[in-house]
Amino acid sequence: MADLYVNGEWRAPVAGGSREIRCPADGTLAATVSEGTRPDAEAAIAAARRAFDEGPWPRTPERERGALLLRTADVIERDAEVFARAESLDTGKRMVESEYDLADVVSCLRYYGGIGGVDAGRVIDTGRDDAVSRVVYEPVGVCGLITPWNYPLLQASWKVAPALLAGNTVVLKPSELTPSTSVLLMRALEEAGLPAGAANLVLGAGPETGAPLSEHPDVDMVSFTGGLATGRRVMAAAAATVKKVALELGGKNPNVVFADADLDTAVDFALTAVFLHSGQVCSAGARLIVEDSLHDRLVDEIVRRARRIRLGGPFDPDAETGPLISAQHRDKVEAYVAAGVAEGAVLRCGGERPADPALAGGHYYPPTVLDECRQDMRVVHEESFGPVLTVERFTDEDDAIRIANDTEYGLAGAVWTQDAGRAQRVARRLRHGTVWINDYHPYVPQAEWGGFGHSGVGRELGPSGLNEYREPKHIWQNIQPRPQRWFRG
Ligand code: TXE
Repeated sequence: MADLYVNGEWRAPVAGGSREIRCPADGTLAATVSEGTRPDAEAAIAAARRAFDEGPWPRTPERERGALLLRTADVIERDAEVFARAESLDTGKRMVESEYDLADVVSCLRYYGGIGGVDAGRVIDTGRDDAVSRVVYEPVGVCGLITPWNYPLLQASWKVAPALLAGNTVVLKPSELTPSTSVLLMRALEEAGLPAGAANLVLGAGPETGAPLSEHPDVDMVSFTGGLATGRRVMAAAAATVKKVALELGGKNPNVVFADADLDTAVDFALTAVFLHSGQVCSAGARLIVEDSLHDRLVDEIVRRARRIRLGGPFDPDAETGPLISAQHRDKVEAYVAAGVAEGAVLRCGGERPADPALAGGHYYPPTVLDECRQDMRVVHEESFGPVLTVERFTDEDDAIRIANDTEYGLAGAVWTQDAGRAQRVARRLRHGTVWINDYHPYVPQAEWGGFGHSGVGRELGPSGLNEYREPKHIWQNIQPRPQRWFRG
């Protein structure tokens, strides 16, 4: 087993460990991969450090770095089927969803590849004829990139592409639950011609192989996507060596529906908002906030349709959504639902593991709707990260905004109304990093992604995503140096 990629070589872990990856849909063996430990992470950091300090990558023109990302996108597109299969086996998600993710991975690489060399900084008018001055961008240095299990390759591409374009060297640490496509990504970068040490891969548990990326003095920046508790730990560890930190820590996202919204469309999108990938989406619309007068009709219809959503594995053509990532995660989701009911929520559908014997081998949990919820319930304000919709009512615009913003998170949200003025007013007042009007979930790599509040620090995607990985540097040159005689001496 030699899946660690360090200094341009495929290596076995120092301690020789391995890990079996089991498909969450049925428990079959998806892959057996290397299980690294701290010394492996340290070796990867050392390789990245050397490649940054001595290697060609930081000094390669940005346009060429971009061209390498474009070639990598071509390799991934060529092998899309292999990538999609590996992603589906690790995550349990349907093949069609993995294929959509792959298309998004390719567009992310092409977006950053395409802007390589476009922004050469800026020239400043010094107002003098004896000096010139400009601001250029420098890479931050060695970047530790830690990714989660819900969109393994997509999250990796959001970090790897801008980090490499900016001239950094990186160590990628994917979730131990879903490592396969990160291994394939390294192979694609290798095939595209990335110099040794510019991108390194360690696999293993978070405290063993992730923690060194936030602690080690040779790492200049850590970019993390995952849960709030781990994010706080990463940020605290990074403080000791004053690393740059970028965090995306999920959300508890409001989906606000006014009574004048088109009912059919609002129902349809409310289902996708929360039940896509069984709710394991950082921007999932898990809080339905509905105008009182529409409540009954909207919720009845959502419940009717939610009951019909068919669960199944990656290769089941009739499946509409898949399992949760692990038994442990399903226990957590179940506990949130139980807590909601104990606190007074009305269970309208779901809430019990499916009885179908065909699903018994997987970590399935059905689409669940909890009605008559209040903001003080745990299931309303904490991220369950499962297929669980909570419903709250509002009376007017101010009330809707108050409820929607009453969260420590602030990643995304939506507003549904046919009143164009109200749509814009509400969108401006929602304290969330992305707001959809009469839509849910679409994003483009050109626009920033990230959150207000505890949803994170910094942005991914878009030009700001690139800026996370580079430092502006002001270069001033006196072009007529001569004695200044400030002091007569
Ligand atoms: O995530 P962790 P978990 C949320 C969701 C979920 C919860 C916990 O609510 O139920 O997080 O999920 C690595 N130092 N999200 O436990 O621990 C770990 O190996 C450095 C939201 O799976 O955050 C993995 O690579 N790294 C989220 C990554 O951190 C450490 C997506 C994420 O794992 C580490 C996923 C440590 N001490 C879950 N400990 C989103 N924002 O979309 C673990 N890791």
